[in-house]
Amino acid sequence: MFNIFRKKSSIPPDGPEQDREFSREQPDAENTGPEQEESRPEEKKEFWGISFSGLKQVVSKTNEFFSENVLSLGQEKEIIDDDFLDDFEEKLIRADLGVDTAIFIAEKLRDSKNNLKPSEVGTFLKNEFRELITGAGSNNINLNQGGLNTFLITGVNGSGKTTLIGKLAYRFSSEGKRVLVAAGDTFRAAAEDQLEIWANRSGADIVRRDNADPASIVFDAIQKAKSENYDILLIDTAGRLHNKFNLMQELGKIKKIIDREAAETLAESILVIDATTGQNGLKQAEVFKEAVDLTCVGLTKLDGSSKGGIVVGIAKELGLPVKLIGVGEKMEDLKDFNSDDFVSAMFS
Ligand SMILES: Nc1nc2c(ncn2[C@@H]2O[C@H](COP(=O)(O)OP(=O)(O)O)[C@@H](O)[C@H]2O)c(=O)[nH]1
Ligand SMILES: [Mg+2]
Repeated sequence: MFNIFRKKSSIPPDGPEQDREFSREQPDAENTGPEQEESRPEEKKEFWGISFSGLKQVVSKTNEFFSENVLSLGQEKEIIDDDFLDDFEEKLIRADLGVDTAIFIAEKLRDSKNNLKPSEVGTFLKNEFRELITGAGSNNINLNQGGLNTFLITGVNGSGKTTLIGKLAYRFSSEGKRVLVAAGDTFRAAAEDQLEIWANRSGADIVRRDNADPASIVFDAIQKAKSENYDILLIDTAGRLHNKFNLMQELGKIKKIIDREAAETLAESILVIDATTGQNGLKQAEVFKEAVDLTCVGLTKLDGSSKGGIVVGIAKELGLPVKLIGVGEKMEDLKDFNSDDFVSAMFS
């Protein structure tokens, strides 16, 4: 009887304590569960990193595409001749590297074809990809430890901006930082509601004024973030307006406000690209490049995409490093990008 009582009484203190821990680590408690446990890689080094086996899983379709369509050439042919080079170039274009990038790499292979066997093309590609990706700059998110860090998020409609902001808010909140989000997409119906849901889940605060001028919302958010000592300000923007001119104008106004009011706090200007759009994503980037100064790319929906080769095109054609990858729709499905691991996972 006494033992039973002791056993029973030892449960409650642990229970709520665990729940508290859990909800602090995982603000989106409702969305967590066995399903998330499964998707979480076992040997990862840190929460926002991704294990090699996890990354391999994410890029498995890209990996499959390369081995079936590009690397297979090495097995089919005896020598690297003009036919081989034509096929090689065409397959790289089909792999969504971006046309210029595909041509550039094929030309490099042409230059070194006398020293290479077809079976060595995989190693050649791996080295080229690594060189191009690292050439675009560091893959680490820029963060100033003391003071405000502003992140401007742009990209076409549906690319995953709001989701990326929600995941970033969760990430920074769980690191103990105070996070404010600005609902700068007033064009799309319910965009502000969607952002508010993400903010609530992650414990971030929001500045929203539906139907107001996005630049004035950004202005208010900057003032609030500064006067109330927030660590992080995440600015959401519209990805589509009535026409390209309007979109450029709106983004230009937001950029002006940031330049005037918070230039020194701008940590990253992130272009969000949907990995499933492949080369179209590169074309869409031009508008945003013109309208705001971009510092890096957040590549979303990499899970399930066979177009992961776009990372190379982003580096070569946009000159931007990928710093974050979206690997699913849940809060923790935003990972740091590591170029070495990524290229290895694409080819192993
Ligand atoms: N599978 C997957 N879906 C994503 C990812 N990021 C965003 N999405 C989904 O893409 C859709 C559009 O995202 P949203 O953030 O609203 O795009 P926005 O219009 O740019 O703000 C939503 O259904 C998201 O759940 C990702 O990394 N993986
Ligand atoms: Mg949105």
